[in-house]
Amino acid sequence: MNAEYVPLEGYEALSEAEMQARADMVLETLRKRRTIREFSDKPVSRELIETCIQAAGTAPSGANHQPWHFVAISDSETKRRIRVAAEAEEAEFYGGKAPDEWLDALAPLGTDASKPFLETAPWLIAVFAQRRGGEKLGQDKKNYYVTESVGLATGMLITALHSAGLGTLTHTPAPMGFLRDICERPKDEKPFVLMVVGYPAKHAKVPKHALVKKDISEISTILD
Ligand code: IYR
Repeated sequence: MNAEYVPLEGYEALSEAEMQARADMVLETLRKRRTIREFSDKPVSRELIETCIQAAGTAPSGANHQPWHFVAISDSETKRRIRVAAEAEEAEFYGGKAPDEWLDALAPLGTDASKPFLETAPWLIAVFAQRRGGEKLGQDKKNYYVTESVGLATGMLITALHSAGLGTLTHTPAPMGFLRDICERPKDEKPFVLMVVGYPAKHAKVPKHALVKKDISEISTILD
């Protein structure tokens, strides 16, 4: 075995009371997250976005290949192109492509093909999944557990953005191939999700339906 191990540094042992208090705080913070669909055009600094992307980049990944790429867009022309392309896909989706069961599931959200927030919000972050890569940039090895890894990184991105006080929308216009073209990413990268990021608009509304989360007893089984 040629794996080199070094001592763990920086692990902070806490008292049980402190651990519970911190877990309570994280829960309280995450419970306040709402998916936002009405954004203010108030600017958000590039530095804040970059810090949140760095937080996402700490996610665990298959063989530590970090199979993700984040394209952060504040440029108005690029946002406009993304809106035009996304609305074209959504028009097809809502105009007949989506099965009734799917449309019924979306009815309580009241979404439609119009996506003005893609231009209003100060930042869009397109997340790409890399089928090939490696632990260093420029490698061309097979990546493992790509979807799981990029899902974890995206969750951490949302957590960072929300913790920083920003609103987010996890947007998935389907199909998303246009994002690869507009963001000029290579063919073997798959658009994973488009995060819309900014401050909620002053009088932003959220669907009542989405406020209800399943209870711990419904989402977990404890075998102790
Ligand atoms: N992509 C479409 C439809 C949509 C699908 C799901 I699943 C949602 O949770 C929300 C919307 C849209 O953005 O309108």
